[in-house]
Amino acid sequence: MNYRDYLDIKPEVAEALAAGKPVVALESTILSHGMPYPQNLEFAAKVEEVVRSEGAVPATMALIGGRIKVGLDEAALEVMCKAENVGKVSRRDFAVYLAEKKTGATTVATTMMCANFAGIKVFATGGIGGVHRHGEVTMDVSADLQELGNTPVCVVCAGCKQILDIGRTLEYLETMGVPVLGNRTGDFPAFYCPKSGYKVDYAAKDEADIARILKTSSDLGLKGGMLVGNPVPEEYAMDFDYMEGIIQQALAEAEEKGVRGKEITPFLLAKVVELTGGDSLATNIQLALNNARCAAKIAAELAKL
Ligand code: PSU
Ligand code: MN
Repeated sequence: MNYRDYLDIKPEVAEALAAGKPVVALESTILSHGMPYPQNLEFAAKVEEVVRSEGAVPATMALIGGRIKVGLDEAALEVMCKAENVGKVSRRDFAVYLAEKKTGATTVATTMMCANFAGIKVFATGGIGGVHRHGEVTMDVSADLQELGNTPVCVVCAGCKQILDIGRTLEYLETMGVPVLGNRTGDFPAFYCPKSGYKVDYAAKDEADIARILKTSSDLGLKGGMLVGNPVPEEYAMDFDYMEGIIQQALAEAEEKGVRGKEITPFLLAKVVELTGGDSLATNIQLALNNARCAAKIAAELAKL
């Protein structure tokens, strides 16, 4: 047996892949552990609609009943959004969840794994995990970064949140040999804000430019992935210094409660939503939709090459 024996590819996705049509992978941790219910359910439908409107087929990933689900139907999306007994699956959890038939939401790392198993090259998310603040002491570095170094999938994100040490996150990506491109920008975005104060390696002109770079990387057989920073549209952006204050409060509360390990990212995400009175959720939804649009365009350009 091999990984194919665990794959359940939704017929619509399988047909698109067989025909060489554009497909975009989507993650489920953003649904189960990144947004509250029922806003996440509304978002789940909307993000698939955005991908379709660009002529691509969406494939949301999850681990359900011992199967790797590539593309979810409405009922499965509802399960992921209600998030009752739905774990957060990073690479180290992957085989455990499959063997034990546990229901798991895929992170950036495991969505990349699923995409790669299915032959999907482009994936849209909100923000990636990274090196946490004081990561040089705690060694809390998201498995997302290792995966980007090892798995050939292009991840479109709005950068990473200021909950992380953005500078060290970029250093780590460089060490892992991951190209960090900006979609029409030289700035690496900071999720809620279009600029983080750090630069990308290369400011790509447009989605066609990104698709050419992706194709070249694939032609060369380079084993790693690629990261595209796609800034939040200006009209939905939040103030960097305001967000810094919110994040300091969230971090202080996490410290006080002793939240660590895989719980810290979901804890901080929920805290930020609470402390901004829901404003950050609206921004989060808009930037993720914007990333889905960008990823669908890259997939469409890639399909032409
Ligand atoms: N950052 C966000 N939203 C998210 C996540 C991160 O702004 O939903 C999720 C993603 O699924 C990401 C994961 O892959 O958290 C990273 O978790 P950790 O830091 O435990 O690796
Ligand atoms: Mn971690």
